Amino acid sequence: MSTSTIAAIGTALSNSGISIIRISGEDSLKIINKIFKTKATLSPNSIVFGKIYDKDKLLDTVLVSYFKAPRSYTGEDICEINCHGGTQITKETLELVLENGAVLAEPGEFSKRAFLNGKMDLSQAEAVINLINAKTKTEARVFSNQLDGNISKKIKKLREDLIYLLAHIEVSVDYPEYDYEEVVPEHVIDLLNNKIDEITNIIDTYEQGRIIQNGINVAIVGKPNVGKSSLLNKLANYEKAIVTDIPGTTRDIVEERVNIGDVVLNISDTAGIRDTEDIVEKIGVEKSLKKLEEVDLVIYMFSALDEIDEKDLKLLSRIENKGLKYIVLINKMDKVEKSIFDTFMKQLEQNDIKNVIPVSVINDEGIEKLKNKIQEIFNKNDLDYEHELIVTNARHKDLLKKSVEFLNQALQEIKNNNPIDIVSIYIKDASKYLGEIIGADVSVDVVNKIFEKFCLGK
Ligand SMILES: Nc1nc2c(ncn2[C@@H]2O[C@H](COP(=O)(O)OP(=O)(O)OP(=O)(O)O)[C@@H](O)[C@H]2O)c(=O)[nH]1
Ligand SMILES: [Mg+2]
Repeated sequence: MSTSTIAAIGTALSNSGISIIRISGEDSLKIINKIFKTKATLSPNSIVFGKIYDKDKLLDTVLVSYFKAPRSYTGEDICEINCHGGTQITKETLELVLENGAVLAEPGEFSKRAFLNGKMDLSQAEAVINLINAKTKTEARVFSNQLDGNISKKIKKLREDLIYLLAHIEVSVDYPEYDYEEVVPEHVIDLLNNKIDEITNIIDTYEQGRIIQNGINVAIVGKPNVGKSSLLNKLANYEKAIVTDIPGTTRDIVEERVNIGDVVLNISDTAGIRDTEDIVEKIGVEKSLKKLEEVDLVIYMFSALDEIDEKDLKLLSRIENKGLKYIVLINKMDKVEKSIFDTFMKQLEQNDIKNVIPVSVINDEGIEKLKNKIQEIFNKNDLDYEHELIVTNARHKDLLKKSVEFLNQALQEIKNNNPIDIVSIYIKDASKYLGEIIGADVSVDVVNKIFEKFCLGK
């Protein structure tokens, strides 16, 4: 297959120590030889010092490395020019490479070629872009493990087990006259149950994975004037939202991304919930109620100067009954005796409401407790990010779910005593969906969509 030789700047285009211009394809070395002069020999897997010339005009003194196909990132011949990291000189060097026969790479084209040439599978390629975009330590660890192939290995093993079972079934269907070990339905049922459990356990890590990658969506809700916007500002460390002592200050949802430890919170500060005739405020209140249902965590805030009423209890019970995660804060404790908190506690306990914390946002009291509580709630399942397989990608999760559906169908067929070759059709489908995770039998459209999200030069 003849493909063009591509080139792009592999580093960020800003003033820095060095910039790297990457060239991949069968003409890489030919292009380098036209523009690079060195006293050394540029042999495979080496890096040599020399000068880049545009005809007889000197552009820069550089280092050039050469990786010979197939032992390179893309599996093709690759040359990389390490030039000085100024934006002008970097652009000029790239232009020169393009004038001498390379075409500008599409975003993600180097990694796409690596996938198409079998240097990495699709789940590893997807990990590359996520590793580049990782913003927390946990995220980075999860994606370096995925890049190292922890998803690939698990999926390959699951597929092998299913393919072994299929082979076993097919032999006994096609050659019943031979004395092969007969397919025992109980054995197939056990194996299928086993695989369904294994895949379901992997799917269950997705919730944690989504939180690692996108953060925890949090809504601060409560009556007007209890201190919701003050809390947002405290957590964000700057005056993001307007705070006044006028009830009904916040009308629309105010959003802010905040890091606590290694956890990212996407906080929505909402309009105080109350009955109102004001049209704008009314829309705000409706938005607050809607937000409450969409988030991973609700912070329900009271002011210790107010009292709990039926409406609060009704909303809190709804949150509790729906199984939503929540924390209740009793704010403005600086204004009241401690016994007031006990009164709140008693009333909330009577209604089965848990996770209640006394705070004073103004005096910075109880805020550490709140942060610890959030971490405690979301680290409950104690996943070992450094080593365990965690699904972060919705595409992977959907394919895992599909494969479980088909394995369940297979299980049903065998339990209904239907012919074993029908069972095997469902197992084949399950195996096909697992394969798509690592890029086996995947369509060109899917591949293109995945690599479109990459940055230029990767
Ligand atoms: N004494 C005391 N006052 C506080 C505390 N937290 C906030 N306040 C004050 O309470 C008033 C309302 O604060 P906001 O943060 O605007 O309250 P809110 O819940 O966002 O109000 P709405 O946007 O109207 O729903 C302001 O005057 C704050 O300074 C606190 O811990 N103690
Ligand atoms: Mg507010």
